[in-house]
Amino acid sequence: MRTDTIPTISRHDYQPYPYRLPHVALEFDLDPLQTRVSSRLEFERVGNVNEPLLLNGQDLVLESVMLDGQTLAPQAYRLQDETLTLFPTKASFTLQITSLCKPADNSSLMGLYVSGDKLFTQCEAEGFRRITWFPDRPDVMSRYRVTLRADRMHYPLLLSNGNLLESVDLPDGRHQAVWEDPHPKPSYLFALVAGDFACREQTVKTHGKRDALLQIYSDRGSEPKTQWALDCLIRSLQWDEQRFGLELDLDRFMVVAARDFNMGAMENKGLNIFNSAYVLADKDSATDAAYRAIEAVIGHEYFHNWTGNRVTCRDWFQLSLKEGLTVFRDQEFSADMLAHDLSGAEAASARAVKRIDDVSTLRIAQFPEDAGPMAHPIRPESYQEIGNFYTATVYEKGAEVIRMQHTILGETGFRAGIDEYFRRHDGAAVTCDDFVSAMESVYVQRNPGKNLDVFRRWYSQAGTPRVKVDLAYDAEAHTCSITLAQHNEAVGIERLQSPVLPKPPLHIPFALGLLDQQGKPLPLEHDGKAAETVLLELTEERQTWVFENIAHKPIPSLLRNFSAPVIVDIERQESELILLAQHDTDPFARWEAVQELATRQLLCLTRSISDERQSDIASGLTETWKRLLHDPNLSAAYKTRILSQPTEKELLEKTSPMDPAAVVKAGKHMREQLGRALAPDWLDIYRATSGNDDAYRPDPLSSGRRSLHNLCLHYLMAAGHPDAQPLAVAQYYDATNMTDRMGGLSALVHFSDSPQRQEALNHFYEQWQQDPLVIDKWFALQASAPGATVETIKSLMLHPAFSLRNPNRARSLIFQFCMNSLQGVHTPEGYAFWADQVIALDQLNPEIAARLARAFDNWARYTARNREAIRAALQRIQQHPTLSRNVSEIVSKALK
Ligand code: 0A1
Ligand code: ZN
Repeated sequence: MRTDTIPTISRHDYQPYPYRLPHVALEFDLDPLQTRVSSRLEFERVGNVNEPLLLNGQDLVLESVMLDGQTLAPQAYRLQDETLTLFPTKASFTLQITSLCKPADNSSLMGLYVSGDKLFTQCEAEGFRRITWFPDRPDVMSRYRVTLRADRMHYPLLLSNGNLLESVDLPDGRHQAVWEDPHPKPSYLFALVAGDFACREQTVKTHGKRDALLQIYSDRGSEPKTQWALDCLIRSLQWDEQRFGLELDLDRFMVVAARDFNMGAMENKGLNIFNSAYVLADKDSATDAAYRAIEAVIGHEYFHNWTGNRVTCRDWFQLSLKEGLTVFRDQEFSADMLAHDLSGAEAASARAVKRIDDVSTLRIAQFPEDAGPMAHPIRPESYQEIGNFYTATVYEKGAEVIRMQHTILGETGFRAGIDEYFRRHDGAAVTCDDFVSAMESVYVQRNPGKNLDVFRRWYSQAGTPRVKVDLAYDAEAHTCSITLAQHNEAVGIERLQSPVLPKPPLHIPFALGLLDQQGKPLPLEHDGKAAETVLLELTEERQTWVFENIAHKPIPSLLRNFSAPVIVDIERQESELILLAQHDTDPFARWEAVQELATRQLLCLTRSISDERQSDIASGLTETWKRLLHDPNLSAAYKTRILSQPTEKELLEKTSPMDPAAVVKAGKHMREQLGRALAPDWLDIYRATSGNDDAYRPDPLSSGRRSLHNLCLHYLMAAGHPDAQPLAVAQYYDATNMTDRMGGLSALVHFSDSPQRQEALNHFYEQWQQDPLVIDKWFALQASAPGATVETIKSLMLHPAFSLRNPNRARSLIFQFCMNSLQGVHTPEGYAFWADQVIALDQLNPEIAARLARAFDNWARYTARNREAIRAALQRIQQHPTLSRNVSEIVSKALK
């Protein structure tokens, strides 16, 4: 499709649907080659005048249309490319439509598709229209009754949303199941699954003493790997009852694992469909990180049952209403699971580990997005293809915007706001503004005369604001003034407007602490209370706060717990950062100080590499690192975060122009130097953290220990320490769980070119070739290794286990290389390879292709050499004659 013919949909053009559709009955004659879908839709006019009735459909063959029992002649309706329009003359009527779709030909994995020998659906955002003609928009909510018929031998299990009403055998070797969902829902939450599955199940009592049957379905043979997912689901139910008072509203809740899936998982009502990567785990095949990811995704989809399904989005511009809120909820769930059984500083440190990981994700994925051609507010203003707006901005920044409301209102205030939100909107399709209004009803009670008008701008402003901090100390008056000034530069299409309009200030909750020169926290008076951390609410461009009774010039600890998604600018001495690194009582800000120290060093190295100068790392950094490594009060999980270098991608964002080659060299140099300078320490800690992993558990304590163990090994390998390689080899072969095994293997793959590297890779493949999720790791590791080149990737693509059609496999090899192998991809051949793959993937799966197409969104900020080569590659993609709407939108925005 050509860019100029793709319509742009604008938020302001929203019109309510002119009909209600309270009841939907669907009948499926399932067959992978050709499935017949018959629908019975009972419409009721909303207003008093007859309006055209518009239905969406895509890649369907229309067989018949009946209105109130009468077959319509083709002249009685208008059938266009992707719409079917009828012209009803009555206030209520029944439409019956029969159509065909072809699941086996559907490589987009949207709508009804085949994965292995099974059938699955994916309807969000606009996949239902590939199943049948329908008002495929989230504000049309209906009760569904679904009849599924299929061959009994190939599809012994037939699942859909809600409750099973009937299951009968039919005479011709087929069988039939009838499902009814008691809850009205939009079409994007519809699901069906057909095939042969193993099931693990458990019945639990809800808070209200109802029985709920929880089921995890997976490929036969993989049932030993579903216990963790079921445990996570049970904990999700309990957590949502305890923390939010939200109880499961179904008798049966099913999770089904699919091998081919575009995203992580999908919250279809009562029938969640998951990428198998977020369901299957056992100690031999899954790493600690995979266990945690499963917990997060199981939680996320379960929490959608209220935030997304009971209250849904009025239109797709409101996507962050459900996604931002649900990401916030899953982040809190994971943090609570990490801090379980802990209290005080230990609990705070455990929660900080999760916060650090989430903020790192935000900075790596969302900050660049917010500075590039795809920059958009968390509630976008327009789109060409909604599939392109399942972004880090809508999800991760959206969660930060919810978190700020939590920070401003506090836990009890936020809970009161959530209660009010459900009281007002349960069962409805609403907007982001409705959510803020519910929160505001609590805010105004507690802050008479104030409101959230300024806060609402977070929903309409793109870009990462910068907050400049100035500290002025008055030695005579013993006062310390803190001035915060905010600025949010024009980004994305805003820059193309003339004149470029300045953006009004935002409501920024800014958590601050002050330390004395010895690093002791100072009690601060604010809003009539004394506390170690105060929350400054910046609502104007510039504001000053004065703190009294401060005996000496203090050291500020800024944006504690990352209280707002902003960039802080402050001029400060390295000695202040070193003090914060040792003493800050806020574990997030402490980590941040160490990261800032390391970033400064890395940027300095990058510059010296660009100027071809030799440079060593400062002793202050190694000493700080050493002290932290031996600090008995820090948990292993926290130490792993605080002693990890900032990633290449974070650093790249901070270079101008962006110079991938220099960034890679600087990172390597620093790792080597830190490895060498602290070699005896890494070795000691490596030994001290080897555990008896016969009794493997993915609990926070032991997984923290394993992460530190692996970090030590990496530094030792980077340093070329003589003991490192034998340790890595031994760790790889002797491991009794996948975390240790991967730690050993990745140390070899990343840092060694000895024959043992290839031997271990071969051994790994031999051992695990039957397990696709493990083989994904095998591909990913090689694709992201520093030495990976286009040739490496092309030869791996010829491996019999590679397929472009399976999203997990494409992600593990192609995406890993294009997005994470800075050294390999930032070459003329790398860019050409990337363009070829975007084009090839686009013919199969536009959603996945469009994600790959975003690899170099920020191409205009690279050094001239890289810039020109990327532009040429982008132009080549754009000129391809059969580009999808998805990829077309991405490349045309990148080239504007
Ligand atoms: N709502 C899901 C995300 C999702 C979106 C689109 C999909 O298909 C293209 C699949 C899943 C979630 O937030 O988990
Ligand atoms: Zn979600």
